[in-house]
Order: sequence, then structure tokens, then C-alpha cells
Amino acid sequence: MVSLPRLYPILDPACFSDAAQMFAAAEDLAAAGVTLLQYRDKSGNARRMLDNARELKQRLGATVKLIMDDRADLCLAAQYDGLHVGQDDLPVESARRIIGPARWLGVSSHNTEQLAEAEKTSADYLAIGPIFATSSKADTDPVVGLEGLRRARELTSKLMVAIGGITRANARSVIEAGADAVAVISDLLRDPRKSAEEFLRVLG
Ligand code: TZP
Ligand code: MG
Repeated sequence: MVSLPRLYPILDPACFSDAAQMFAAAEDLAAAGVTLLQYRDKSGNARRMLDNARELKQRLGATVKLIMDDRADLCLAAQYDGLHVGQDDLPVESARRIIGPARWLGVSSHNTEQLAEAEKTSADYLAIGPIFATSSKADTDPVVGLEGLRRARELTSKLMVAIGGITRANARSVIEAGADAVAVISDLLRDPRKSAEEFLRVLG
């Protein structure tokens, strides 16, 4: 049974000057009380991705659930707790076949059609976004907004993760619009421990 904490940080090595800085940020997030983290690496270097993923697990594995972005093979190789797939990754049920019934599986959706499709799958949670404008992702879909998020809430009974442009200043409004959790990259980069503590406080 999947139960999401309200804060779902995403670590992308492209946001850090080196791997050591990323690992330090991950440990700071865990120290702040983060219990779920996604590793998102678009480099395409599978060997390095696996090394980093394993290092993250070694440092955090006991207290933090770890989700691999995109890659079912690396999810298994690094023995992660779950996988997150987008619209251009493996279809949800193909990913499910690879990772098995127990691991968490999340799927990104950017509009009502994709949401309705994802609703019919075995995904444990649906990510919806971008809620607000973001510079952390190239070629994003149109902004969904809080109104779009409220409509999405009516369309799915699955757990819903909001993503895109979410900050400590707007996170509360995103939860109030129906999200179960907020996924965040950039507003956790500066002083990760303090930022995460502030997120956890406003998210309640
Ligand atoms: N998918 C939709 S928006 C986004 C992803 C991965 C980026 C979120 O990053 P930020 O910095 O929290 O807006
Ligand atoms: Mg993806």
C-alpha cells in the first residue's frame, strides 16, 4: 500500500556542480525529515546513473524511499523502491511487468486525456504538471495551473503528485487544490535542509 509524504524532492545531478554536492544535499534533505526522493538523471550515462543511484541508496536507504526516474532497468539494478515514468518512457503496464507488483510506480500526465488514460493503469500515483512555470525541465507542456489541478482531482481517485514551479510560497495552495504531494527540484537547491524544513512546516 502506497502512502505518499507531502514533500517529494527530486534530485537531478545537472543541478549540482558535482556528485559530492548532490549526495550532501540528499543527506541534508533526509536530516530535515524527507522520506521520499526521486533520482532524475537525463545524462544517458547508465553506468554513472547506477553508481550515483547506489550511492544515494547506501547513504539514505534505511529512512528514505527512493524512486528512479525513467529507467526500469536501473530501478531494479539499484534496488530502488519505485519507478517514475513519463509519456515517452515505457508504457505503464510494461514498466509494471518489469518492476513487479510491490514497487511503487508513478506516471506523469500533463492534460486530462493523459490523466484519464493513466487512471486505468496499475500506477500507484499520478504526477500532474507543470502546475506553474518552471525552468527545471526542457520542453514542458502548457501550465496546468491550480484550476487544472482541481479538475484533475475530480478525474482520479489515485494519489496525485503536483509538479512544476512549486515553492514554499505556493505549496500550501497546491495541497489545498487537491494534490496529495508536491514534487520539487529548484526550491530545495539553496540550503536544502532549511528549505525542506520550511516546506514540511507549510505543508503541515
Ligand atoms: N516535470 C514537470 S515540471 C518538472 C518536471 C520534472 C520540473 C520541476 O522542477 P521545479 O524546479 O520544481 O519547477
Ligand atoms: Mg521520464
